[in-house]
Amino acid sequence: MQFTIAALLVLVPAVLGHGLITSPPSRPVGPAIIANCGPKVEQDIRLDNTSHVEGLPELAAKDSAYKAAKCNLWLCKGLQFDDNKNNTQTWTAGQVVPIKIWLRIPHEGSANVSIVDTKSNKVVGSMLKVWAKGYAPGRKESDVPADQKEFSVTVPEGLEEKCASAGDCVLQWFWYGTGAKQTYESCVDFKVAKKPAYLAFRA
Ligand SMILES: [Cu+2]
Repeated sequence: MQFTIAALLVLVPAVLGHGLITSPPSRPVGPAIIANCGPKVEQDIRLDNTSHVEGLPELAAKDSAYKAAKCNLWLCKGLQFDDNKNNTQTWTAGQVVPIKIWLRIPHEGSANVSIVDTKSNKVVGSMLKVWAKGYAPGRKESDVPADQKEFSVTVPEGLEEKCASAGDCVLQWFWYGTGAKQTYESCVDFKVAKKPAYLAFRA
């Protein structure tokens, strides 16, 4: 019996968990997600920060501390800007930003990287990266092609007003495993600064 329990404890971390952005730093748990999404959602993410979104709505529904609008569960898994504001990135249009994904367990499907307006929950402009299919194939992290785990995106032109303040926009990595029917989301906080005038003039 004891052996069985020990074996299960060893297995659990390998069964759970899937992926997140490790660089630049993505939204972690903190006091703001507890306040807005409730302690049940926070605990689920804290125990496995790479896990999928499905399952969280059910936990949230059972938690009287859950505030649907403020939590915004389907954006960034409800992870909050206030818990990541010290990691705000400052970018300028045209800047190439390297992204690293920790893809702990693959589930083949589609994925994209986009900028989302956090007030309207709408993607701003075109996707920065799209894998229509064939994202994260295989059974273990090393089966996944390197360019699906490390790639770069270019900061689009024209975001200097919409994304002037950190928290107004996020860079979101979104992955859906078709067979597993699981969604993964991870968000980087940033603001877009105006280019120095002499650079803008030369461009
Ligand atoms: Cu899975």
